[in-house]
Amino acid sequence: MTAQDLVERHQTAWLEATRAVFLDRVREGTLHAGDFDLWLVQDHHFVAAELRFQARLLAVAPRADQALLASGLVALEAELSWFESHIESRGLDLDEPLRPAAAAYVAYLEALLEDAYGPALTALWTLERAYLEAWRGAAPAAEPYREFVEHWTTYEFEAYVRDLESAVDRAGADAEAFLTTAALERQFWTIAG
Ligand code: MP5
Repeated sequence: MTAQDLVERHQTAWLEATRAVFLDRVREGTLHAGDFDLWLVQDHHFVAAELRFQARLLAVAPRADQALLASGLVALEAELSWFESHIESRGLDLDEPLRPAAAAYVAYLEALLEDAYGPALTALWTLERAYLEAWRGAAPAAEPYREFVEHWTTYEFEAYVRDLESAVDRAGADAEAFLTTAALERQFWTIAG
């Protein structure tokens, strides 16, 4: 089964992972700044955990996937710095603990590293594609969120997600990892808003 087959076979799970009230409010510009800030700090924590996850995934990746995962890792570290600069300029508290939906997601990524490469790679592709589609659905977004949505919907990000999809097809797409990751994405969008 290909990665694309998973999206087509599980349309409800996919729609729930990529649409949310939070995203509607970003698109309309009606989301309260405090809700966005809360979500931003939680997503920072997620990206920090994702960086560690991806580093460990790179360590067990087949030769053919090393360049892709290494370039993704460099981009993810830059993304973490980008989050930190926004969090600092908005005067937010980075010590804020993980909310349950974020903590469950991070725990799942850690658990996946005990499993085979295919499911972990499927989860990485799923979370990146879900994030891209979720933000595309909120584009172009009203102010003051436009700059954020532009940042999360670039052509480079789209190309990266496509390359991950080819890697998943080579490794074997894992339905369970796809569905669990989709459910965790859905929960993450309910953290705020
Ligand atoms: C991503 C994210 C993708 N930042 N947050 C969630 C809840 N899911 C997916 O992150 P990135 O930074 O594009 O790798």
